[in-house]
This record gives sequence, C-alpha cells and structure tokens, in this order.
Amino acid sequence: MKIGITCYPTFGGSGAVATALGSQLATRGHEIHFISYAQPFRLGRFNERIFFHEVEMEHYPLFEHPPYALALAVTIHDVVRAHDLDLVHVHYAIPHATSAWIAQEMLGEEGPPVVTTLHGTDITLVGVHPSFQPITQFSIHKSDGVTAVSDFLRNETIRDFEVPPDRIQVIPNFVDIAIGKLSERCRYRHTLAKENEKIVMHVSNFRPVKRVLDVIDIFSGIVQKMPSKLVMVGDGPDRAIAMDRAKSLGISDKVSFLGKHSYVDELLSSADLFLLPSSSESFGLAALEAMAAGTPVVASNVGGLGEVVVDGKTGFLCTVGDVETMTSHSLNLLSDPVLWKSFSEMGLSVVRSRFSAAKVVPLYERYYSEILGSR
Ligand code: GMT
Repeated sequence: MKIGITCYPTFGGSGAVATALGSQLATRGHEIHFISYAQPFRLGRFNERIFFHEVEMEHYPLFEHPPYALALAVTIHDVVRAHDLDLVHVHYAIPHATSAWIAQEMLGEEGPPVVTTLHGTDITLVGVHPSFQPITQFSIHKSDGVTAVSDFLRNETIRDFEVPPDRIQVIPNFVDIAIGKLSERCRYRHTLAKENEKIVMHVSNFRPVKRVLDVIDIFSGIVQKMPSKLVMVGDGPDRAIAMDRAKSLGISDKVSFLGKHSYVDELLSSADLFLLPSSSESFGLAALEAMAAGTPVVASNVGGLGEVVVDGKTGFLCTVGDVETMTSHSLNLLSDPVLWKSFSEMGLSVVRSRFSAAKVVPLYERYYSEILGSR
C-alpha cells in the first residue's frame, strides 16, 4: 500500500507512535509518505520506502496566526496526487482530521480514504473545548476509519462526540525497540548516579497534566529514606517550577534535568523506577516504554493507564495527587529486590504479549484493508 501519514513532528507520544508505525509499515513493504511541518523527531536513517513532505507555509504579515490547517490540506492533496496514495492516516484529530477531509473534498472521486487515530487531548481536553468541539466532531464523523489508543479514549469519544460505538476501533500503542535488552540495563547508570544510589526517572513534556511537582515531592520522600537520584527527561512549561520545588526542598543536587531526548529507551533501562503521576493520560506511552525497558512504574490511576500498567504486577496505580501512597509504593519496590524483579519481568512479558510491533502493526494493516474494502 502507499500510505500518507500526518502527525505532530515534535516530542510527544502521538508523533512517536505515528513514526514507529510508518517505519514498521515500510519494513513490511509499504510505501510511506510523512506529511508535516517538520521531520518527525524519531524518523531515523534513510529508508528507500519512506518519504517526507514538508508543509510549506507563507508567512504573510497579515497572518498573525498562519493557517497551517489549510497549508496541510493542500500538501496532503498534492502528495496524494503526485504519489497516487491508497490511504491517508492522520494522528491527533486537531487539525489533521479536518485538513485530510478538506484534501479529500478537493480530490473528489480520486480522494483516498482517511483514517484518524485519536490520541488523547484531541478528545479529552482540546477537543471538547467549545472552540474546537463542533469541527472535531464533524471531522471524526467524516473520517472513513477511526481508531483510539485505548478503551478509555474510545468511550470518551463515544460520549462526547456522539460517534456510534462500531465506528471506533481500539488499536493500542506499541514499542518498536528490542524489548528488555537487559545486557544494556546499566549502560548509563554510572553517569547518572553513584553505585549505591537508586535511579528514579520521569519522561514527559512537562505540561501541567503531567504533575511534575508530584514527581519532585514523591522523590523527596524516597531520597529521605534511601540514597537515590531523580532524572527528569524532557522539557516544557513546568520545568522551572519543578526546579524551584527541588531547590526549596533542598534536594537540587539529587535531581538532574536532562532536557529533550529523541530516544529514551537506553535512559529508561538505566532506571530503577519510572514515575508518571499525571492527572489525565489516555494511554501513557512513556509508561509502556519504561516497562519495555524492564523498569517498574508508579503512576496515577487515570484514563487508559490501567490498560497499560498492571496494578500490583508491573507497577502501582494510585489516586491522582496521592503523593504519600505513591512514595510508599516506590519505597517498597526500590527496597525489595525480589518484588522489583518480578515487576520488571512481568512488565517485559506484558509488553511482548500485547504491545510489541509484531502484535500491533498487523492490526493497522488489517484495519486499512477493511476500510479500503468497504469503499
Ligand atoms: O494528547 C496529548 O496531550 C498529546 C499526545 C502526544 O502527542 O503526546 O499524548 C497523548 O497521546 C499519547 C500517544 O498515544 C498517549 O500515550 C498519551 O497518554 C496522550 N496524552 C494524554 O492523554 C494527556
């Protein structure tokens, strides 16, 4: 198949998953055309079946807010025509599903089917805002196929966007790294912490939804009881307040802020514990990546996280904001090597059996065929 993929190219789970999917599909013989305003951050080396088409924007002074959605629609239209695409798959509904629909309308009879994958805040936070709800609902209804990354997100979409249940297929996120390369577990340990210190890690875009202050507070409880370091990976609006909190708690020297990194698997495999105390998470790709690296997770029990982290087996899920319980579970895991090993191994086994590329990519292929066949 010749498939166009549109996603946000910047750091974030939806772009990571879209890129992994495109790369895996190319390996399986499909021709993939990424269409976005920049090259997706995890798009690696040259592959003869992967193409990237940059959306060109005219920066005319009148445009205080340049109409990206329109420029994207034109690029999708042009790429479909030039490369005779069979299908366009957009990740994150806003504005991608709308741009794809415009392109389809412009193409008329020639327009290929559009599949929209819903990722999270395109439904739960931004999508339900009155300034976006009607156009998001319209564009989802106009998509030929709709997938959601978790049952939770599917149910939210059915409820808030009046989409008939049989119109949304759940296809979970996946990891395309070698799952649990235990020989590499210690690769960065010595640069991140001392021999006797445990490594606690958090990876995110530091937006308010990630509750990075809870991360600092949980770690503060851990470091009082055992030698440890907190490694914060990523960047975003709440980095400064997280740094201030660490300073005011007197633990700045125990916390490293590494900034943005495109690939986090090796870092995660150096960690003893992964923290994700978010207030909302439709899936929690970072938690899945931690489990794939053999690292147990302590997270909040929200959204689709319970579909990824098996509570009491691969991690612990707690009420949002319950820093005390999260701290005590963290200490239990870090101080009990037998418990830690069983969580680490169970995490790897869950990822292998449900969230590997080999399990998930064929679900997308089957779904594409179904959509193409139903036209
Ligand atoms: O929805 C967002 O906030 C952005 C999006 C992203 O691009 O990172 O994150 C969402 O999609 C990820 C990939 O499917 C999920 O793992 C995240 O849980 C989800 N974020 C939220 O629901 C807050």
